[in-house]
Amino acid sequence: MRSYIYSCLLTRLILKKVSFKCGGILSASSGNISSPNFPSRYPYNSDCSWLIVVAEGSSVHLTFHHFELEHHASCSYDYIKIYNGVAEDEGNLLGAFCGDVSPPQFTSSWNVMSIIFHSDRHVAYRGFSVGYRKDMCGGVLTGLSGEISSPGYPLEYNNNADCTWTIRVSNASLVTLVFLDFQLENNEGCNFDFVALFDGPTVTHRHLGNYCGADKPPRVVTTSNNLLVAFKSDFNIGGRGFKAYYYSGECQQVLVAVSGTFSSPRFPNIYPNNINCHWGITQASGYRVKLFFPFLDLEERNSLSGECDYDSVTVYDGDSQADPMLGRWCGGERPPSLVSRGNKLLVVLSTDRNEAHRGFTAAYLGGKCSPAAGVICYVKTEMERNPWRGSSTVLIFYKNDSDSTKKDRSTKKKKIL
Ligand SMILES: [Ca+2]
Ligand SMILES: [Ca+2]
Ligand SMILES: [Ca+2]
Repeated sequence: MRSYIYSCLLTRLILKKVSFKCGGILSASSGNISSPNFPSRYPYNSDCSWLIVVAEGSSVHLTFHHFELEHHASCSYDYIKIYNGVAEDEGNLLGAFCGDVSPPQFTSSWNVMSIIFHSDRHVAYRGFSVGYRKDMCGGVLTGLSGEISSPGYPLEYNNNADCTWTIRVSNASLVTLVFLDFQLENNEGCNFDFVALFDGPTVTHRHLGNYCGADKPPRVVTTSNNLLVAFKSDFNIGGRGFKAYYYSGECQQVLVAVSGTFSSPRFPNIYPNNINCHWGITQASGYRVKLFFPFLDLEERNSLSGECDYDSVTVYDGDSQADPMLGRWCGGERPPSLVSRGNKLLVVLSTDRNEAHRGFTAAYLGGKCSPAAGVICYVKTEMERNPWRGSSTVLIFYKNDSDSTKKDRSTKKKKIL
């Protein structure tokens, strides 16, 4: 064991010696980063790490000017990795890149971004050059979910604002945009201050509408993996502005089958930081939903508050977060199986800016209480029994009425057997 540790230390020392010195912390509002020796070939055995920190409340926007690294199918030889935050936290990883396909434009969802560069012992190319700038608004958003808001929100937005957000999710996925708050200067035609939505990456794509005043734009679902949101204000009169959430399909699902399973994004790999994902289960009227969590591994509870303040899974007894909460879990907790009162359940995964774990898996079944079909419903004792279609498993539903608990116990055995 000891000799193993020594040899590891020795290896690290040797690696350190031959490693090329590079990287650093950048805090100017714009700048450039390039691989060592650029535009000449980068050295072998390089490990560089750049941390970009701009003013709080703004974000970091990256644009690559040159990109030429050794190619490998899974980028195991030479690569750069881009992080939405610090590089030590894999939950922040936006992507790993190699070869000669330049990474797309990236915008962080907050004021910190990191880039790491690695080269191995063989084969080197010219490397990369990337420009960064601080963005007060707008950018290219590639997270599974995120928030956009007018500059300074909820304080009044500035005059002459001109912001453009391109929301880009993975190829097979669509973008859903939901406005939570909306208050702009109002005028007929919405050509003073407005939010314009386009069903694609540019303004030449289908225009979904211009919105102003206090009328929230409707919930939007794109027909492809891109959505463009533009916000403009004119020379006077402002408002509180707006706040909206977007979700990619991996992070927002509506489940209508009678049974199914789902899991946190990227499971069994770690989930991304800084996401807010929704799974809505909807059954036909009269049906109820039973939900199980076979696996749950999230960041632990806050030891000071004792609450799931960092990452959590929350289940709501309905289709919105305004409905009663059935529970909130984190860490390695095992939620009990849950039953809806109505025909809907909502599961929300919320993660903070650091420390990601593996996430969760969930399974659900819908069931109907139907006396005509021979399924007995004990409405008075708040208990139901339901043999499931296509399955010999018998699931029993209980309502959470505390005053009927005693009665349930006394009747449970008798009625079920
Ligand atoms: Ca190489
Ligand atoms: Ca205005
Ligand atoms: Ca976390």
